[in-house]
Amino acid sequence: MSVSGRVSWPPEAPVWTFLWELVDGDSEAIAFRDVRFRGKKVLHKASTPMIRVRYDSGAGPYKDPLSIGNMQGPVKVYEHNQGGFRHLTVESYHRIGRYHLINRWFFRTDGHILPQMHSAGLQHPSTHQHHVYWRFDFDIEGAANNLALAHLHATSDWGYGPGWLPLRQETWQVTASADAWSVINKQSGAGYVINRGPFDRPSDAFEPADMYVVAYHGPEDLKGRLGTAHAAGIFAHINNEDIDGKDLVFWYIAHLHHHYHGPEFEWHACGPLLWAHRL
Ligand SMILES: [Cu+2]
Repeated sequence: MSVSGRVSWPPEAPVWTFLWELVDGDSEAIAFRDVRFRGKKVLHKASTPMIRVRYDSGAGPYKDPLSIGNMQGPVKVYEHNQGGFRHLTVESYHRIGRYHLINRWFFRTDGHILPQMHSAGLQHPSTHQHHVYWRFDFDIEGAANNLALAHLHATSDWGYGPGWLPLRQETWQVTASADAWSVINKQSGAGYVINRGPFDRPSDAFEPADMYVVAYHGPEDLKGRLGTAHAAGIFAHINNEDIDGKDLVFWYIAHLHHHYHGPEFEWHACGPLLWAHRL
């Protein structure tokens, strides 16, 4: 089973065009395909293939897939205004055990993309950490000639502005070493700057990475088959392959620390900020 829709928005003068779909079997939550901003390709696909949860009590860990099977109601696509900007929102609402999850994506008229995972409810009365994995298969102005960069706490200039270090090989990083990342087209310099979201906490031993960047290989797109409750399995795709000027995939991981302080129903949000740059 699958649900899908084609978006061209705003209708009177479209800046965003893409296909969204949610496909059962190895579900990767809502997947956005062939995403174009002002006619320029920016993403081949963006999706959320995995959420892993670790409980301090020792229950679990769990791997929570977002699928049509646990979705409540249809995928909603609607416009709203916030902070003086028009957004197109695409979201789905899921129930897993006692958990409530909202997978919500904002597409702003100026090119910003804000994916957010909201969760509420308690599966076990215990402090726990959610790790949410977003997979961004960037194709900035096409698959070729893309480059990932990390913004280091440094003033050195490697040719892309102070502190911006080109990542020439597959790698993973934590926020302690870089406070932002970027994926650009090498020729035009256009692309996205990726910042950690305001609620995204530090990584831990259960998921040490804040990001991974790997070369694109079709067979490595495992969708919901990726990883287990115990390990994300993305390290297996990192083997020092050259990614300078290649087709690459950027993984962003949000760590949501949920402190148990008695029965409650509070919504918690996490997710990165993707800022359009020269697009
Ligand atoms: Cu929680």
